[in-house]
Amino acid sequence: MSADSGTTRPSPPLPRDFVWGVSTSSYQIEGATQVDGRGPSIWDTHCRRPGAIANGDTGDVACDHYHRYQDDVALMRELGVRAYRFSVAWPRLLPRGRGPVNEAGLAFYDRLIDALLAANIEPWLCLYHWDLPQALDDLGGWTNRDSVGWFSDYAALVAHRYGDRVKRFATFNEPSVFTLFGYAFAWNAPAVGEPSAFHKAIHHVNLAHGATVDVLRSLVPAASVGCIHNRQPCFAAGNGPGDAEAAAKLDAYWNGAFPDPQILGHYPAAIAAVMEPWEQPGDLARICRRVDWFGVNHYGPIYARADAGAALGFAWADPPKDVPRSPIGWQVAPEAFRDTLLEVDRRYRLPVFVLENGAGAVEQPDAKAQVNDPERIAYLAAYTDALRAAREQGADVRGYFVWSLLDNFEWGSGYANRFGLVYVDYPTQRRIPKASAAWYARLIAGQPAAA
Ligand code: IFM
Repeated sequence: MSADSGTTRPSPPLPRDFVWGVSTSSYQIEGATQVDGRGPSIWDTHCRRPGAIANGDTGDVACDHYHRYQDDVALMRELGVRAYRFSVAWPRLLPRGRGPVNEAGLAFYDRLIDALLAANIEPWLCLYHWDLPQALDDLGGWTNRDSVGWFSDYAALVAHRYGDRVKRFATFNEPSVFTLFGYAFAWNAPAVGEPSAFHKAIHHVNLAHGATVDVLRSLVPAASVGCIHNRQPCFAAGNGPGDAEAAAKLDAYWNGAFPDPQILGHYPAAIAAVMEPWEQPGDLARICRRVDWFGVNHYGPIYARADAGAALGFAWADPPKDVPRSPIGWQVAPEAFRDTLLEVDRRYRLPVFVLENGAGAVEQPDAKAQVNDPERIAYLAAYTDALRAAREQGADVRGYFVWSLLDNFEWGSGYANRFGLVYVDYPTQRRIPKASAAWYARLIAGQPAAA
């Protein structure tokens, strides 16, 4: 479909068991943050920090998915997706992160999972998409080594309750993002901004991953377990002294700090020394447990520049002015997606599932209450072409999930940036499938699922 996706002739059809899906996360869509016994999360706190979120937005109501999940499952059914990746809100099950269990919270995910199965949509359950219970952050959150036990106990609760119906489990979504942005840069919750806290958090999240893989395998027969990694090329923003080194450092933190120890059993060389003080004998063996697949989230390349004044010695930078960009300014580079899939396949030797890919925009319905989103369609077409090209070149890519089903709470941007296939009119909570939803449904329908 696009010349720069690397495809020069029609690609062979994808296999019948290729998984088409959509993804969301708890804090971004559920709302109902003070309903039925849910405890506060670090994002409830963060949203109340003056200036933290555009427009002072919060996830208090979001898409009200907690009450409207049946409508949202019906939307997925119309799309024809075979799978839905969602996350469980830890503070909904354990309001203080550990201790007393909240039955009403558990019951919500029972209802959601049952509705998905009734619609023939496979639930892909992610245990952590950033909404740490506030009570645990009060004890140091991921900087406290006890977080390993807190998390694996929570995972055991999830496994006991849903393991009869759910087989696909992700331990974490984008650990590189929530640790870097939350503990090093202080842009996201819990807004710490301290390198040693960042390094501790990386190591404890890795240990929590390893412990949880073991818990899931022991409690759920035929569990299929992985972790979802943000993965994109990191480039130097300029030619200044130290810029290339800055990009290499960002690459080590962003692309290597989690999958390398989890799958290859070591930290990337560029950060091995800073991780060492937090390691205890045997830790790397605890982290490196067998997983069944590699989850990739990919949007476009990212950039760094040297910054001697920054705690980590580098700063996040914008893409160059002359590259193609999405409506919210993110670089569009399908060839980088193709290369990323090939690189992940070769480095980690696991089946690959793309668990997030999509385009953000600032959009609204037209006079006929329709939302036309040609840029998103072009983006998705080019990126799914690039996926086919990667497969043709040998990458074992088995699924693709669009971020996101719905417009939702986009963290620091609040509700301004929309990533959904379905438009959400927040004041009325009306859902309007965009033109891209029809496009995606046609793409999936052209690829009949295995019987
Ligand atoms: O909305 C986020 C999601 O929570 C994590 N990955 C990137 C998406 C778009 O920014």
